[in-house]
Amino acid sequence: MVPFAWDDPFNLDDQLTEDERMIRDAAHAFAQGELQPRVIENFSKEVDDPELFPMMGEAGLLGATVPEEYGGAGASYVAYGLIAREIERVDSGYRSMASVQSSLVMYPIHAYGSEEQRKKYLPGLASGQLIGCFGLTEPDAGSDPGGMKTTAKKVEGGYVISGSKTWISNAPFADVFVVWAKSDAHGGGIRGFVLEKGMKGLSAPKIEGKLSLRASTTGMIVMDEVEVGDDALLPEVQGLKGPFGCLNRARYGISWGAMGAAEFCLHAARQYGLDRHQFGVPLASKQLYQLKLADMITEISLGLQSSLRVGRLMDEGKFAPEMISIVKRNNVGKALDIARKSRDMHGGNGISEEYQVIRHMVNLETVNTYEGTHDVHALILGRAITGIAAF
Ligand code: TGC
Ligand code: FAD
Repeated sequence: MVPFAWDDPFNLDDQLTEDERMIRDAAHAFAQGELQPRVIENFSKEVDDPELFPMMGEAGLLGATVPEEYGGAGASYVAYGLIAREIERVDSGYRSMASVQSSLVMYPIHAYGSEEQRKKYLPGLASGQLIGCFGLTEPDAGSDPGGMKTTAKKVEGGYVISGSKTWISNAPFADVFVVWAKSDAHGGGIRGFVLEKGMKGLSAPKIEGKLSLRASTTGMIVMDEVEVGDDALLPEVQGLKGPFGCLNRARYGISWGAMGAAEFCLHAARQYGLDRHQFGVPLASKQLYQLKLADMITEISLGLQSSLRVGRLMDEGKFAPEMISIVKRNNVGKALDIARKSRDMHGGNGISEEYQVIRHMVNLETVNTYEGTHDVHALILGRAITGIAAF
């Protein structure tokens, strides 16, 4: 028998490699040292923070799974998940900034791009000198990206791209735009293109007034006949499996990240219950309070263990996207429940920015919606179980 560690119930630490532990510890130090001191004000004032990208790049947190020759760390998917967990322990919006850059911009350029595209973009994206965004969602095509209206019209030497994307993380300050469009040269099939800031007809207005994920900047991508060369096309993928291949990675990272946010809320509720006295005793001495802590620790342990398993399978090339739907859907849903519970356990203080749990709670509402809503992942699983698509 070993002593029970309430903050690592299944000894996750022991299941990591030495490299993974080092990467996790570096991510933890960065998140606590650089992100935590700024998050309350940045969330409150909805501050744009593009200078975080070079800082994250220097800390080795961008494109961890991309090979070293392109500026990445050549690390495992488990290491990537551990980074997401540490960043989201501070704020889901900061994890969004990093996971869009790593999974939705660097991954497709590496997996689907030409050698020239890899060399041109990946080192700058890894260092954070370049900021990337990923345009799939449109005003009339959210859960159903196959219904997109953005088009790429073939012209001599290139394409003319027209359409608009909405709810795009990082877009207002992005340098590199990975955009998905229906291409007439490919029978109306979906193709990926890499656009650059400053192209004529390309703009990225900010979406103001979000009440969730306020530390992350979100915008639109408006493309008014943007002319690009043939070299802007991502040559190695066609169809929706292109963007979905990126989403697999980002959704997997979110499954870890959400557990980081949940862990913050558990730790905060535990400490609050030990410190706060009512009826002459600590709140933590009450059975109802302990029941909530027990429920939280149970869901976090199971969630982390599941993400670790999926990560190991990804590293072995043996994963199915439905596995990722299970962990994205479950872990975010459970994290949202945990954040709400923690908010409640803090009483009136729970609604104050100082205690931070309500920020996690409202952020997780977004995380439950983006990268496939909670219900869309249920339908992905329902299709796999029954063979019937119910979208
Ligand atoms: P469907 O017929 O299922 O599939 C079309 C083609 O795609 C392939 N495919 C996949 N490939 C790889 N990975 C996956 N997960 C895949 N899922 C499907 C499939 O095999 C097929 O290939 P082929 O070669 O036969 O053509 O497509 P559908 O149109 O019926 O899709 C249904 C549904 C609901 C599963 C899908 O549309 C969906 O997942 N909707 C949710 C949309 C979404 O997640 N959007 C996210 C936008 S990005 C974002 O939110 C970033 S947030 C910022 C942050 O991450 O922090
Ligand atoms: P809808 O698809 O309109 O869904 C509305 C409701 O209907 C949901 O409850 C949904 O579950 C339900 N629903 C939809 N279809 C069905 C069905 N068939 N059966 C039953 N119920 C259904 N997108 C990007 O491309 N890039 C980004 O960087 C990005 N960042 C984002 C950042 C933020 C802060 C937010 C909020 C969103 C971001 N998104 C991004 C968009 C995100 O992926 C979409 O919001 C999400 O996919 C849902 O699409 P929608 O908002 O159009 O909702």
